[in-house]
Amino acid sequence: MLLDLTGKKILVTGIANNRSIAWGIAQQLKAAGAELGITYLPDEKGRFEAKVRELTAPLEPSLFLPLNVQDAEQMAGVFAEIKETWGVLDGLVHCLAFAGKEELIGDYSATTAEGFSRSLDISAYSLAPLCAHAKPLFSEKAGVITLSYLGADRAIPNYNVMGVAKAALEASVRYLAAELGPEKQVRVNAISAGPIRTLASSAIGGILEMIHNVEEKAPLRRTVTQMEVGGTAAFLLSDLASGISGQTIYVDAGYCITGM
Ligand code: IMJ
Repeated sequence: MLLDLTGKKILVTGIANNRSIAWGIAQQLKAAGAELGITYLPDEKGRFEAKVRELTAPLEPSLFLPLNVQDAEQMAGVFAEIKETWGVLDGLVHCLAFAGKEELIGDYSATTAEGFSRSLDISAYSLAPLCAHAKPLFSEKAGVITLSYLGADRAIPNYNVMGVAKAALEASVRYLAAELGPEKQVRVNAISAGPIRTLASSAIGGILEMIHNVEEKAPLRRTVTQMEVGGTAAFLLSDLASGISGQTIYVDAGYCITGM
């Protein structure tokens, strides 16, 4: 079986709690045999760190590191640790997004320059410097995964600046795929996940409405789970997907193909 990630060293970012899509991805990668490095968003009281450490302990990560992508020194530190501990990197999983709450409601035209910059910086730009740091460490046929959403392509109510960020992210995936493919066969892909109740979605007005809409209209008449997104991530990081790069793969129970 080619879907074997035994001994593959994969860094997973973006786990906040047991509803995180990154958590579903980490569990599937571990089940396929991967050796994990996990990053968490550091906060003053260390709450995230404690929570993510406890949650991920059963996956026995070989690396557990703080990473705020707006802190260049911290990002460099993560890759210095990877170099020292692993020497190589077989996979990078980017599940990071942020926009100010005020930007995720009402008119897109009300987006401030600062809000736009911060959202694009954290949610889209961050993938580029992560790949730049990972580039010298990537093994032959390594893989990069990021998470997107249909709001990159369609004007979804309240998604606003995040939709613009995801459009930039999907374009970044294509440019990074073009850059990283030639030398070491590194593949870069996005997974566009359907709506799931997570920390990143629970705070949002109209999310339940979106979920009900998917349950009524998606070909599978249901939403997807974090574990289903994780299964696709494991596939994309495996040799089974050796011919796929630069793509946005929809894991959305078929929702985006409907005309209903
Ligand atoms: C987010 C906003 C508006 C509509 C939305 C979403 N729909 C879905 C989401 C329909 C599914 C969730 N999503 C795909 C995201 O990418 C969420 C990103 C996000 C969420 C928050 C909430 C809390 C906060 N900042 C955020 N930044 C990004 O303060």
